[in-house]
Amino acid sequence: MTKRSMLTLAAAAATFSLVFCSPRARAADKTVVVTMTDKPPQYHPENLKIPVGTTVEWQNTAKTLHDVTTDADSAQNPADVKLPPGAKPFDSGFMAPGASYKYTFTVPGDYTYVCIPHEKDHMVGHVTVTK
Ligand SMILES: [Cu+2]
Repeated sequence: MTKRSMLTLAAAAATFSLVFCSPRARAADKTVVVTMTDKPPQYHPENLKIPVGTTVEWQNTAKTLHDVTTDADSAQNPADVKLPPGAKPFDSGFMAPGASYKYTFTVPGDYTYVCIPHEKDHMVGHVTVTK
């Protein structure tokens, strides 16, 4: 084997491991589902720990409107929501029964979101995004 073909092989192996073996690449196509219920108004699960790049899909499986927001301007109590530094707020808007909303977490850290119609009923969810 020539020195050149050895180098080509090494480069191909490095590309393969970068594309197929990095945790970020694997997390990128992963989706985690959180459902929303009425009695009591809750997210299931309430607490998630996911790698950066993961998409969360909230599904309103209940019979009334629900919502997902980290926007302090929309929350009744701005202290009920939390974002890591550098992350932008997201808001699903009101979700009718059967509706779903997806958000991909690209900034690591701790997130706390609320359902605006049920914030007073403590419909609160937490997401920890790891690097
Ligand atoms: Cu709700």
